[in-house]
Amino acid sequence: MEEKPVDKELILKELANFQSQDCKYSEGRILGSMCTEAHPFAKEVFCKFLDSNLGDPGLFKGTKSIEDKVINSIGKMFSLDNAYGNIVTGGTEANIMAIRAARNHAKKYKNISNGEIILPRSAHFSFKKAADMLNLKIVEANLDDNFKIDVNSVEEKISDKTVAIVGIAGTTELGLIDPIDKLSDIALENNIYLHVDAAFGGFSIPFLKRLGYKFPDFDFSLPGVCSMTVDPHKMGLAPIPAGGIIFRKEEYLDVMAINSPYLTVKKQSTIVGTRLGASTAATYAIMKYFGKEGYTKIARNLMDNTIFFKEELKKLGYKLIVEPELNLVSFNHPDMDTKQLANELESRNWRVSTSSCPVAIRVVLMNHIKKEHLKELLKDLKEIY
Ligand code: 0PR
Repeated sequence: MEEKPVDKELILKELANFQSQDCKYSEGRILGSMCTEAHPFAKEVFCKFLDSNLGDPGLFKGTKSIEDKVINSIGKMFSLDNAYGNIVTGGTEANIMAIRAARNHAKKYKNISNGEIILPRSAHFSFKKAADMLNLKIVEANLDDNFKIDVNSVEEKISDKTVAIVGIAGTTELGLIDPIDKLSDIALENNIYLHVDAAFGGFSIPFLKRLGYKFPDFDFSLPGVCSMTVDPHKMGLAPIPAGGIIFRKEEYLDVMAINSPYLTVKKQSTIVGTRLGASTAATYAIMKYFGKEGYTKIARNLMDNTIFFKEELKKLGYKLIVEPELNLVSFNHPDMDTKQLANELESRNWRVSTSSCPVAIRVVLMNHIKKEHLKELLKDLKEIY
């Protein structure tokens, strides 16, 4: 730190210089991000709540009421009338909370220690962090030929140490939805906690359903589902950091509550203590502002772009890994190595993401990728071909 205060203008100039090195969503070149530019109204609301601290809700009663309302309204999107949970920093924290609830619940009611969690190979790496922190063993369930969790493999891997099963509604690498309905049956039969990671798909699947897209049930309408991760800062267009964790019952929060004697509220279940209320207020505002109608329009537009892009790719001769279920297209060149294709695209100034299982180029069709960007991308892909 400098000894003497520095002039504001100088500081801003220096920061602008750093910021100019960042990629901008608006240029339409970021192909592999599940985040996008937040809506200006959400940003405006965010700035108004920068001092609010949901870690001490007795001091910020108003902002706490906003969190309760937003959790309730996300719960209703997923067929749950009385939802419990929090707006947290993102999908990672939401998944860690879910697994912590499952572990503590199994410890309390089934006396399981050194537990195991069963999840598909396609699960996000946040579960590895959760398992590491919570001292749990990951038991990987196989994928079927369509890269979805193989439910027979899940059944085979259940043991008396299993504390949770995880299914994904919108996988990170391929955007696929696991057969959550079947996982729910298995979870109920075996009395095991089921968590659904809909961090990515949560803000699109319900709206695509309204448009007539057919998906098997994946939410709290299935009695086996205990919790869901749904991220406003992905398809919800809320500013980062906004992840959502929704629990079916309050007892899942209670089993991880820690005493917080000198705070206005005597128990805390979140991982984070001092926590920003701004993203919660911004999420509330943007959900009201769009409404179901607004999100349905966005979902339709993104799926239109997805279909346009995958059809044009096929015409050019590229190979799709799977038919997309959500707004994510994954593909390869029939002969060229994925790494080489990625390099070719990078050299043409595209910010590319490569998936690992299977190895492929993945394009997440977020709001910042417009038709004109896709046309430019296809022009380059034609040239590379
Ligand atoms: N669950 C799923 C299904 C996810 O796809 C992700 C993140 C998470 C959980 C974790 O969410 P947070 O990153 O909010 O903690 N999926 C993207 C990924 O890891 C996140 C991302 C976003 C990556 C923007 C890059 C990027 O530019 O690929």
